[in-house]
Amino acid sequence: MPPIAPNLVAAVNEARHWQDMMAMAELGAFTDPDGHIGVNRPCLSDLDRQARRLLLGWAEKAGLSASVDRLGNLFLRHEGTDPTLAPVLTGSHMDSQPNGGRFDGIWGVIAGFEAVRALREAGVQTKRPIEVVAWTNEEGGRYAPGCMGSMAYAGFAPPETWDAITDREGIPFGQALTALLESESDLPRRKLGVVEGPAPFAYVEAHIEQGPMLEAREADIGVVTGIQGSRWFIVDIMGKSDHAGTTPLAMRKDAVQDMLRAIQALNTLMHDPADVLRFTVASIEVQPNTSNSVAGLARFTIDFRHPDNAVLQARGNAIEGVIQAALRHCTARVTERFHAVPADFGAVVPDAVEAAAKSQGLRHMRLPSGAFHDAQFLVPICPTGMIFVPCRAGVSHHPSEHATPEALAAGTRVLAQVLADLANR
Ligand code: HGY
Ligand code: MN
Ligand code: MN
Ligand code: MN
Repeated sequence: MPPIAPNLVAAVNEARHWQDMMAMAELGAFTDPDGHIGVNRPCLSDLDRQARRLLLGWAEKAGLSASVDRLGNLFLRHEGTDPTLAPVLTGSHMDSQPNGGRFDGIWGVIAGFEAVRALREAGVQTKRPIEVVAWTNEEGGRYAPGCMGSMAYAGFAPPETWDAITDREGIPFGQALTALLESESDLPRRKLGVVEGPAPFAYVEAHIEQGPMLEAREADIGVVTGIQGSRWFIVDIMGKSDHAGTTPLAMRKDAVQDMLRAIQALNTLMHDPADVLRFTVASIEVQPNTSNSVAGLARFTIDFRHPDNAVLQARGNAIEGVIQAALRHCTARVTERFHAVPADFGAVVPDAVEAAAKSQGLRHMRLPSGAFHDAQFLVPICPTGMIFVPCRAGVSHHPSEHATPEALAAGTRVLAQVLADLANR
């Protein structure tokens, strides 16, 4: 790890950084019944556009050049002394969960921006360009799957496959994306990642941990070693809607009753005494959704995660059969909507993160990520890693999600040093 450039760490401005974070948190802010301030900033929404415009204004003032690719991934570029070299990439996502917190995703983008600004203010020269990226639709809340921007950038999926996916209002992804790109027609358009251009030199993502480990172990910095695998399924149980008072049980095709049987059977499939496996059913829709009509349709989502790919594949591949076997009177359609294999960050970036934390005298520990991130899809195309900072009680995807100005500044100082290190390799 090269010595810390003089005053680089000091150039990270904690007050300015927190101010920027709070300005972003205004966009989609709401107060929940307990008084916590949350954020609801869906991807490709007006709020998302406002957040991007706010960032673009700051970036222009800081002397960074902006560009956008056809998936809406937004890039802010700090030129290197050799602009022909592959850039070091940093960033995260600006979209939030519907009942989200103020830090998930957006901090990684603002941390990248503050780190680059500090490098420029400290006069640190970098051979390689550095680009700060805001990936499109990481959460997958408005449109499933998640990580659309980073998946398309890394060549995992032809973006056209998602155009027809609609949100709850029936707006197709392709239409929402076109509207966003039209609103940013003043920005230069750039090629789509490795699909149409060269790979970046490395990728580093800063993110709140979204778990309790760092706080419990009183660590300032998480040196992330990898990310567990995730699979998403949408299950439609199709029965027949009928009168709740007149239809005998033997004649019913009750979609809710069969959904409950299917979920019970899945709980058995996913039972894990070691408590490593994560199986979640959290979104349920019923039609016609009235108390006195037997449900004709029940739709539920499955979010299934595991760090071991063999388990992720075996248990995930068994889901459809277990559901079909559990049904009494209905039929089922099971569609996989997201599949991210476990990612191992290897040595290059984690070692650089650890060296930077050490050289700044910060308490640090290595840990895997339970949450998925855009970084998962960069692993096959370049050295990749993440920097975690603690969040209060490990809570995330909830308005009470919180990180302190000091914690964020410490993470950004490590990021700045890692970027300076990698961009001079
Ligand atoms: O769901 C996740 O793991 C991420 O926070 N979107
Ligand atoms: Mn609350
Ligand atoms: Mn996130
Ligand atoms: Mn999230």
